[in-house]
Amino acid sequence: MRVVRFVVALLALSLVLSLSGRPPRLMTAEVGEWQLTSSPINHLLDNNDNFSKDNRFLCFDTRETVGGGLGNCTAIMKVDIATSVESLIYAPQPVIVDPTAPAPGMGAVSFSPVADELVFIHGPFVSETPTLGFYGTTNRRGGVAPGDGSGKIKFLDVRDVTSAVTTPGAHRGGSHRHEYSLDGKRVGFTYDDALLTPAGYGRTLGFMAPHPKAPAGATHYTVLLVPIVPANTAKPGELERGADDSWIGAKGLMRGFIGTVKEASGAYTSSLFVVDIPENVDVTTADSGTTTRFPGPPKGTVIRRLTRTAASGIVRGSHDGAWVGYFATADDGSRQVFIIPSRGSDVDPDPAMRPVQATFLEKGASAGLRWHPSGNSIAVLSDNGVAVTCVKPGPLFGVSYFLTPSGAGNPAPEALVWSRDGRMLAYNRRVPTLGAGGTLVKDFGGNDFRQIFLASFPDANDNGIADPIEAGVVRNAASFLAGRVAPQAWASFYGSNLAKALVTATTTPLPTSLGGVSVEVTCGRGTKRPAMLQMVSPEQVNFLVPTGSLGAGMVTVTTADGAKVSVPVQHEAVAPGLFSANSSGKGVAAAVALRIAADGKQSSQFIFQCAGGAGTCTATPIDLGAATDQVILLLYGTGIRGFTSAVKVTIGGQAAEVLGAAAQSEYPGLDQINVRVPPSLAGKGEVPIAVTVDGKRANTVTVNIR
Ligand SMILES: [Ca+2]
Repeated sequence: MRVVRFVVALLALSLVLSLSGRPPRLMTAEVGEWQLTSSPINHLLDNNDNFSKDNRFLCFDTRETVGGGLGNCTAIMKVDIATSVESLIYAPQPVIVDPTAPAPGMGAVSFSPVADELVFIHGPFVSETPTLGFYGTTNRRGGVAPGDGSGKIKFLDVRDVTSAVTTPGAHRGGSHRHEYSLDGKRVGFTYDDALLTPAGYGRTLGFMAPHPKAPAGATHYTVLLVPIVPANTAKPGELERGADDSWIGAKGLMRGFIGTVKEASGAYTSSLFVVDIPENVDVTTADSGTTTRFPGPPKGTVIRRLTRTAASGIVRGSHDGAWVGYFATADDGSRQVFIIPSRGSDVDPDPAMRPVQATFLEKGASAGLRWHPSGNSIAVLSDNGVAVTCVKPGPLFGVSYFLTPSGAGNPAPEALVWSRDGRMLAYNRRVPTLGAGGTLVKDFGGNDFRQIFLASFPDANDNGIADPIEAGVVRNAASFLAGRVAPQAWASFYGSNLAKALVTATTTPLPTSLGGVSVEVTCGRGTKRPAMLQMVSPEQVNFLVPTGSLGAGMVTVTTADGAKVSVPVQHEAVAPGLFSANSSGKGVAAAVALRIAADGKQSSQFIFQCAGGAGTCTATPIDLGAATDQVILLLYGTGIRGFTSAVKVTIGGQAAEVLGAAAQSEYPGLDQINVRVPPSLAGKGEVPIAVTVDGKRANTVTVNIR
């Protein structure tokens, strides 16, 4: 059959295509972490920039040690990474520890990237409480203390809630999550207004910079960046909230955030925005507000909306400012990291400017997104572990590697932060902690204390990509998902210096050695089996996963030079992938439409046409014909035949009757699904085909229905 020859050709063809944006999954390998702190206090990193500029210390706040929340945090501390010795940075006296009226309250501490000083939330001193009140989200400022523990304090911002017109450069609420730009010149912050929060105004964001006109008592001039309106009053396009913000790039010229915006439909969406702040912005043009007028941004700042769909944060920018990462829902319903050019938009006519899914983690990406300084990797929390994902365009894009133990049994990690040189990551886990008497002790909330853990980034060649990922990656040959394969399914090994040249097998049965290259697959029980080969090349080898492989195993390639390269792989009963016409794992399916007329007459057509070489295939719209006609789609894939319960298909969101799913008889490893196209799809144009095999989702391909 012609289509079989075409699909087989796709296996070899995938070699010449760009792999950027292909959806892979994860690798597993040996992992390691170590616990840095163990004292019976809380050590919160809290998604801040906790490494000192020389990477010698990590700073933390101690909230929930002696009382509840930030208001009852009484000490800012640091720990020496080499010695584990913890020391005090700042502990004001006196303090009021009280569930509802604490002072001063502190937390969320970051080291400066350029000086030995730290910034953190600071509420009113006890002596100030008669006039300023107690700690609260609308009653706090940015305190700065030197790293030597001398206990000195100065303030970035001042708070003015007493005059009707707010002092220029001051604010009238609470600043928090203070974040230095990487050059140390600007400090971003999230903001809650004291005067107008009761009138329905929510959270927004701003920044501070040193300025000759900084108000008395402050080192910096404070402005807000994102105008908001009170809850339930927005007109379409207006924002009611901005938060989960962070700098994009090193110089504080872009701040990404999640904005809650009113749509024309009347609904609200929380999606990704960036505010541009010119380098020469005149902060004195900002409106500091009055008792009845919310503050406004300085002239020259511009807010851009990057996504129309839902996004969440904390959003994070690459250090060079080129990319923004955020969390959103993937096709399979899981929460994953997406990245988008910082100048891009999901409605940009240029596909290169639109978002792409960056992680394909089986248990999703929960939180803690941070960029490696190189921009080639991101780190994120997943499945109670810490994963790093290559985001450099190319064959390794989207491949993840767990640096730490993960899975059920591990206390959930929190608050990832890279060291400034990108050589290690710090994070919190709550773990059992012993007190002075050797007995188990708990924090104020009755939970295990948060301790600081470290994991090193394995990158001996210093290119910002985890070395185990660079050894090679095994992908489903149809879907390109990485790391998961099924018996009797086609897979591709991507590496370097594998074969001397491209050689395609011409014998039947297929050989186990081709061009001097062989592949051995080790299954979970340790059994080693040779794999049949379809094609070898310097950077890619296509092989058939041997029958009987199950569990966590390995794929070992013996290269034409005699070197052995091993990559971990998870063998599963099914690992469904659908071939696409362009051999890219997406776009129009490599499928045939079979039409059966009422009189039994059959005709068939490809649902795609290819103008030229690789990557040029486009959809051929299919006609569903008369109401009495049936149209059956013949889909081709791999990793499907081992199903035990069900193959389910939806086309354009509508359930489609599966007439059969089985091994295709003409070519090893090739599976076929026959599915009836619902007549109600007539006229729908391009629609997605979603296939689920024993609950596992295949890559989404498309069909165009006239
Ligand atoms: Ca590397």
